Amino acid sequence: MFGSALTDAERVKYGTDGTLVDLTDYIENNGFWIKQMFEYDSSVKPQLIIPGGKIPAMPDYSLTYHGYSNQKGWIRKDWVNTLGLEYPDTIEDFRNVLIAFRDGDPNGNGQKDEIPFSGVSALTGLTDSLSYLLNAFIPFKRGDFWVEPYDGKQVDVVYTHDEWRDGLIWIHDLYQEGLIDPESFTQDSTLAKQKTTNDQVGFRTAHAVSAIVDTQSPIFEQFDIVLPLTGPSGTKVAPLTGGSGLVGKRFAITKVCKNPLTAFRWQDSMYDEDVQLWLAIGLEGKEWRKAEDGEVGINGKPALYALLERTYPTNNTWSQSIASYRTAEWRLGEASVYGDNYFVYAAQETRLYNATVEYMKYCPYTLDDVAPYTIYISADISTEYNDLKTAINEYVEQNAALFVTGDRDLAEWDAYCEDLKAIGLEQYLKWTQESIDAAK
Ligand SMILES: [Ca+2]
Repeated sequence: MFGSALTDAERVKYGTDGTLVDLTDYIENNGFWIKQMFEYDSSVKPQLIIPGGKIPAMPDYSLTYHGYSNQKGWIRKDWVNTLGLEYPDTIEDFRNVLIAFRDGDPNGNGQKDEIPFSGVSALTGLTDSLSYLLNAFIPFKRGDFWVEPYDGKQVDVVYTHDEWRDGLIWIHDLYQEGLIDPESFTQDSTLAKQKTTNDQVGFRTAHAVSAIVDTQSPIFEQFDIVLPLTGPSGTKVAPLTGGSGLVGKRFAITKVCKNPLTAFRWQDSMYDEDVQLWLAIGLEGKEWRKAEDGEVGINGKPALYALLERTYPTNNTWSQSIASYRTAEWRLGEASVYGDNYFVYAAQETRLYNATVEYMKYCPYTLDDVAPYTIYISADISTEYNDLKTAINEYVEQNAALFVTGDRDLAEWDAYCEDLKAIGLEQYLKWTQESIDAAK
């Protein structure tokens, strides 16, 4: 199975009962490229081992520098210039910029049709509406919700803290002033992208510009990075959202496979760095070329390769659907793009790199300070645990949207916290902590 979307819970279940072959001995006796990966990043192998000691799946590895900080804000720089504004620093600046977008006709069509801020969902996905905004009140990694820093003793969630409530109060005020798209919690990414591409939206949050606006549109070049907002406590913090190259465990061999060693070697060969160019980008001379002398990579070192203009879709690549091995040096060995082309799509990786360098200046954490990204839950409680986690996260997401729109009054905050207790928040935290401790 390759390109599989098995969850950690499924890997534990099917790895434990033997449906998936234990790869420990294959890696030890027959692995070559995967051992180079383990040497490059010693955190990978421990994360592959499920409770009981087996390794049921091979990793997909990509040390994506811009993923270290992927809750980024993007603003229409032409609107800022047209209205004589500055990029927002504090939450109060942010509000004033959105008001100016609402009232100043920055798209110049004579109509008050601007949507100052828009997003997709409340707290789910890479273009969600609230993570970047709430981060000014209490920093957290989207999807995980663990309080940072994690002191190693007891994990805790951000969404029962007073700072979370205060953030929702602030966002509710923005909402009431007509600064936030009412469809921010219900629309899909396609509709949000259409509005953004249609010269209507002033501020979006996302890991990358290509996620919020059509890459072929002139509007693409108008979105510029804004740092994390300074919150009411006077601090500006970028949460750590990456730093682990392990993005998935996408290759597994089942017990009915007739030639498991051949299957293993096939996947192992995919971790050759030269193979990555073909695997992830495409054919030499078509999708990429070798770097020329003097070309500089995104990381400022001699470039390894340069991307060529291409029209999607291309059938020459697996893109990101297969278990790959992309180190930071490999990813940042892509030739950088500056000058007149700095804001075009081909320069996006360069821009994301530079934006992340700026964001990381405000990130006080390392992987040692945050709860583990991979938390294996033992097979006997995994179904119950995952049901609980899903119920809690859905409740938090729904209520965040309700509080912002005013459909639920924030005076009911205590009742909200009680509801979370009733759903089983304490049990969830207890099981999480026990699982982290058991893996130590
Ligand atoms: Ca207008």
